[in-house]
Amino acid sequence: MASGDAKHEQLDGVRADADDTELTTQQGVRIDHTDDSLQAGERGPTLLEDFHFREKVTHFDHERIPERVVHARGAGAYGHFQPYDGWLADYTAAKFLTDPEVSTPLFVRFSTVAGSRGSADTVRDVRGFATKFYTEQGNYDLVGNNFPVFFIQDGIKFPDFVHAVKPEPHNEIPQAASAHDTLWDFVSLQPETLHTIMWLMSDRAIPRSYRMMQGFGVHTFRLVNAQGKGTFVKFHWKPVLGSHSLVWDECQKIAGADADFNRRDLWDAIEGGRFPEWELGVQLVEESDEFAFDFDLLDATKIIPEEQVPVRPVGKMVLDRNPDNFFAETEQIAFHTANVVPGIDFTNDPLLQARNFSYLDTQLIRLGGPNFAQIPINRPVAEVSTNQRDGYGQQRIHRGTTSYTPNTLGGGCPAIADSEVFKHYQARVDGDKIRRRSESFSDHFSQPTLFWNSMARWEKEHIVEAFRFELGKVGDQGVRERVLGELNHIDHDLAAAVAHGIGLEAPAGSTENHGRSSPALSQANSPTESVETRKVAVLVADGVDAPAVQQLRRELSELGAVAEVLGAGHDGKVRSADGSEVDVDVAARTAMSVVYDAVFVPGGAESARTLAADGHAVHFVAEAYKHHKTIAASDEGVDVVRQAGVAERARELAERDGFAADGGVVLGASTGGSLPERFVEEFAAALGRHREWDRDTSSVPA
Ligand code: HDD
Repeated sequence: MASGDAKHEQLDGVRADADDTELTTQQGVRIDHTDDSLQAGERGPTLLEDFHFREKVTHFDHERIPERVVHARGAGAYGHFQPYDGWLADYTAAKFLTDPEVSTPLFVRFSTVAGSRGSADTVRDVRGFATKFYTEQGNYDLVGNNFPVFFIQDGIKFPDFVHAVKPEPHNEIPQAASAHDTLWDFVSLQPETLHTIMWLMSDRAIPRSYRMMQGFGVHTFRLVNAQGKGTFVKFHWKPVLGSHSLVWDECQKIAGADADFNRRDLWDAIEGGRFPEWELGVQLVEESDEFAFDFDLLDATKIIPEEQVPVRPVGKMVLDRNPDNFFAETEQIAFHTANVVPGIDFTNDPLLQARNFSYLDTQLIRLGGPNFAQIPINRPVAEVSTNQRDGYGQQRIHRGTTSYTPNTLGGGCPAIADSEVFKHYQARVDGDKIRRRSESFSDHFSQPTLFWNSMARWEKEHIVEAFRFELGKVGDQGVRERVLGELNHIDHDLAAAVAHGIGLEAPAGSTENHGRSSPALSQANSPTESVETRKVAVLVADGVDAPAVQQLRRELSELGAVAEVLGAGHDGKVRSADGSEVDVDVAARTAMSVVYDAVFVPGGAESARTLAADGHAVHFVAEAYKHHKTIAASDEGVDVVRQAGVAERARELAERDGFAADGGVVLGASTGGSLPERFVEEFAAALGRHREWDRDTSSVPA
C-alpha cells in the first residue's frame, strides 16, 4: 500500500544538504580557494588548466533551461489525496480514486499562462492547476485550469491562440497581459474563444489566492471500471476556503508591491501549517446519454451546468509541504495529459488529442532529452521497467544483455504484465479522413450568455470594466468594433455597456438572450465564513492602545487569521499609551493595503493623531475601503477613517449608537480597557465574507 510519504521516502535519497560539508569540485576534489582564478603572475592572464574555474563558470553558463512555452510562471507544493469512500469503484478501476485506505502522494503546480517566468502573479489570466498523482499504478497527471472551459476547440489552433495572447513579437510588449491588439484581433475573428473570454474578463481571472480558486480538468474524460464499462467524466477541484477574487485596481498595484503575491501566499500558508485543501468532485454522464445535451461533450468550450449534472464528491487533497528547491522540483516537473492509469481514459475531444501529443514533445526540448521521467520529481513511486535505453542524462545502470521484447536471454523480462494493466478503452471508430469541425461544435454563444446571466450585479460590473480596460488598450478600431459585434451575440446590454466605455456606438440589433442561468457559476454563491489565513493590517504609532492591539491579534489568531502590526514612521517597537511596548511586524511605509484583506486602526489619541497626519496611513485606509475590504477602528482610531473620508454612514451610526457594523465597517469604543465582544465578532464576520461588494467605492480617490 502506498503511504502518503512514498514519494518523499524516494526523494530523501536525492535531497542534498550542505551542512557539515566542505567545498569540492563536481569530481569530489576538495577546494580551498574559489575567489581567485589561476593566473600567470599576479596581474597575468587566467590559465586554461584552472579546471575549477572552468567547471564553475561552464556550469553557470548552462544553468538555464527554456521556460515553458506557456505557463512559464508558477509555484508548486507537495500533498496527498485520499478518497472519502469507495463509491467511484462502480465507475473506475483507478485505485487511488476508490480505495479510502490509500493516501496518494502528489505535487501540484499552479501557474499563469501568458507571462514569462519572472512575471507578476496578479495579472488577468487563466491559472494552471496541474496535479501529478504518484499512484501505486503509475503517475496520473490531471493538467487542468481554474476555468472549466478553453479558448479553442481543436489543438491545431493552440499555436495561433498563444501567438495572439503572448507579448507582440516586434517589441515583446505587453508582458503577461491580454490587453493588446493581437489577442483581441484573434478573439474578434474566432467566436469559439468567447466563452473562455467571458471567464477571462470575470473575477475568476484574478484569484485572491491559489488556495481560493477552483480547478477543472476541462475536457470530458472517460472513467473505465474493472469490467471495461466506460462513463464520461468531468473533474472538479473545489477549494475548502471558497472561491474568491481580487479587484483589478488592486491587482495592478500588487504587481508592483509584491509580484510574488500568489506564490508567497501559497508558501506562507504551508509554512504556517495552514494547509490548503480541495475536494475532488466528478460529474458523471452515462455513455448512453452522450447526445443528451444541447452541446457536444467533446467540445472543450462547453461546461455541463452543475444544476444539470451535479458534482459528486470523491475525496480530498491537502497540500502540506513546500519544495526544497524551486528549480529541481517546481521547474523540472513535467506534466502530460497522456499520463493516465488504469481506469482513466481519453475521449475524442480534439483539444485533448492534441495535448496528448504536445506535452511529451515539449518536455524533450525543455528538459533536454528522453530521460526526463527519471528526474526525481517526475519519477513514479510505482516500479518502472522498460526496454528504453541510453539517451542524454541516463540515470540508471541497466544490467543484463537484453533490452528487447521478446527475449529468452533475459529470462523473457521485463515480462508482459497480466494484471492491473492499462487497456485502452475499446471503441469502434469509422469515418472518412476529413479536416472539418463537427457541426455539433458550432454554437459559440449560448454558454457565454449562460455565464453572463449567472453573474451577480457586481460580477457583471467587473466584467464590463474588464472589457473596457482591455479594449481600451486596443489601438485598432476595426478590432474593437468586431469584438463589440461578438459581444452583441452574447447580450446586448453587455455590448452596449462596453461600447459606452470605449467611446463607440452600441452595435445595432442583437441575438435574443435565452434567459437561462446556472447559479453555480457565480462566486457570489461560493461563500465561506472562514477567516483562515486572512491577513489583517493593524496600523499603529507611538501612543497606541496596546490592549486593543493584543486583543484583536489574539482573537483573530484563534480564528486562524493573521494580524500584522504596521508601525507608522518606524518598525521595531512602538511605545503604547500605557507605557508598554508593542512589537511592530512591518514598517508601514514598506507595505501597501493591497496585500492585506482588512485593516484595523486601534485607538490611542497620540497614535491616531500621528496616523491621521500621515498621508501613507490615510491612503492605506482609503485604498482598503475602495477595494471593498473590511475596515475596523476603535476609539480615536475612528479619526483616521474620518481623515480618509470614507465610511460616512458607519461613522454617523457609531456617533449615534457608540457602535457600528455597517457594510464591512466596524467602529466602536473599548469599554473597561477592552474591545467589546461584538467588535471582534463583527470584524471576523465581515472578513469571512471576503469583500463588501455592495459598497459603492467609485468616488474614493485611491
Ligand atoms: Fe496546456 C502547459 C493546461 C491546452 C500545450 N497546460 C500547461 C500547463 C497547464 C496546462 C496547467 C502547465 C503545466 C505545468 O505546471 O507544468 N493546457 C491546459 C489546459 C488546456 C490546455 C487546461 C485545455 C483544456 N496545452 C493545451 C493545448 C496544447 C497545450 C491545446 C497544445 C496543443 N500546455 C501545452 C504545452 C505545455 C502546457 C506546450 C507548456 C509546458 C508544458 O506543457 O509542460 O505542452
